[in-house]
Amino acid sequence: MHAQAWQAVQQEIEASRAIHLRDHFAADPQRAGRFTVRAANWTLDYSKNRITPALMQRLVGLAEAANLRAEIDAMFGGQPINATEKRAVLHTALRNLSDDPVLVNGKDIMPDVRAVRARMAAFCEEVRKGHWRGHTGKPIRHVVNIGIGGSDLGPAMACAALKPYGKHGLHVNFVSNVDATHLAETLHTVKAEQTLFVVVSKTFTTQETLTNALSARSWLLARLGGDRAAVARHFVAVSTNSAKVTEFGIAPDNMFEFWDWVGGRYSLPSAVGLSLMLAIGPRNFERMLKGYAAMDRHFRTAPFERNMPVILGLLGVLYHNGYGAATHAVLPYDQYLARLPAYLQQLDMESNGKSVGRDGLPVSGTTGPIIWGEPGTNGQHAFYQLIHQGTQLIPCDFIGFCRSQNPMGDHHDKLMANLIAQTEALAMGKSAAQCRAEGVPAELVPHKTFDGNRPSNTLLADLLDPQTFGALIALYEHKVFTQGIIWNIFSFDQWGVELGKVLAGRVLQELQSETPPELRHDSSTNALIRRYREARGAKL
Ligand code: G6Q
Repeated sequence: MHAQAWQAVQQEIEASRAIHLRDHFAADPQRAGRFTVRAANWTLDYSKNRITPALMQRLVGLAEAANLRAEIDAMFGGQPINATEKRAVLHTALRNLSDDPVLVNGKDIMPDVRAVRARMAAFCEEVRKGHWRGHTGKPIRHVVNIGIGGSDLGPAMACAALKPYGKHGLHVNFVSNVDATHLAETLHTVKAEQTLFVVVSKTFTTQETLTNALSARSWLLARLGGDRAAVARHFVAVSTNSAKVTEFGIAPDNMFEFWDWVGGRYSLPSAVGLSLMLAIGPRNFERMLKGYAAMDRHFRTAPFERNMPVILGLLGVLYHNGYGAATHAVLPYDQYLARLPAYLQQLDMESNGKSVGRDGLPVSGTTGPIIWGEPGTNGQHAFYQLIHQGTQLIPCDFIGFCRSQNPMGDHHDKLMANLIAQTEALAMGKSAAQCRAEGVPAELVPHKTFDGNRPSNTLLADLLDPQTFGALIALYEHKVFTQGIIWNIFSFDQWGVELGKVLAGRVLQELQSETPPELRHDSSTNALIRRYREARGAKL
């Protein structure tokens, strides 16, 4: 982090540390309005944070000192900002619905982006209308998306989020885990003749995805009389690696391309979203892209003090680095967003879980909070205790909608009353004096007191529709970007996942070896391998 700018932030933190959120609100009747911004159908009320106008100004100064504006331009402009992989970072081009070109090494990538999207749309319409037939001539009723990490979480989360827009009678499933249970349980629910497998892998070398895809292919062929021609009607691929896709047996006509400048965890608006497009249709997919684009425009053009992703990023830095908050909770008050915390976990933790700076030196402070959460109100009956009265500071994002996709009685009023009340309880708390005035017995007063002063953001939109959803995802993408720049780390690589993959390959050989393997690991690893082999009746 920029040392001087951060020092200025710290001074303001110290100047306001003793002020309780109760006092902030009492002192300034305009506080909510002062700390509210609107963008792309979303309203962010960030007034229930431990901030003052002066502190916000210092935080904006931190973003400026980190050259955030120039870095944003570099990303949108196709500079190779993913330096360790020597790649541009252009997920924003995927939702560029304007006629503006986007250049990578002097070449406009937009014609390719549009061409793939048009192919996706044509294919999805064929399937959705029942014109695309399975090997035995029946229409497709089940889609099984096979992918993992960035090739799974985005479309899986989005399909759940936009379920009300899904096509009736077309069931979309997601298989990611190499644990055969995932595939087996899914295959129990589908009919081979009417199932389309969408194999999604940027590299097409990922162990889990290829293992699942091979098993799915065997399963299909066993049920369709072993005719290999069936693969062409039941398997499509999404990848950057056409050679590997062909090697697997999927024809180039059945492959939807994306490019190395699309990071896995940022790839939902690319062909990786094919299963989502199958579910919600091309028009709704495009509405989602519009939402993404609206937030992109806002991020690119709004001054930092009114820039929603920048504000969220700066507040995160304030708590993580200024108050030592190790975690950040995301609490969507919408059952359709149940998978959002898991998705954001990858987006944020894989992007900013780095301890080496862009200069190759260890970073000076900490980076990357632990992201977690569950839909409200469920979490209230489980872990909120720790957020309200625990010893750790846990900043929270509350996400809610003014209208429900499923209006029923007064459910939605109750849901939203809970969201709003939680933010109030966290901020205001309940003093010992209040407890005593209510007649709480003296010995229980400390237990029933709430310190309050616990920060939260509230994100509110009208309805969880494709456009609002797209804007929400872009909001978090750009928040993560902002923080990566401030921490001076590379947010678009993920070398930390490599070592485990390499070691798993070696251990797999040792687990499967016909002859007793010569084990050269630490004593724990050796013992675990022997125990497994023994249990499986292998030679020791
Ligand atoms: C995402 C990561 C990672 C990746 C998976 C799947 O940013 O790189 O989660 O998406 O490992 O990789 P493939 O798409 O290459 O199978």
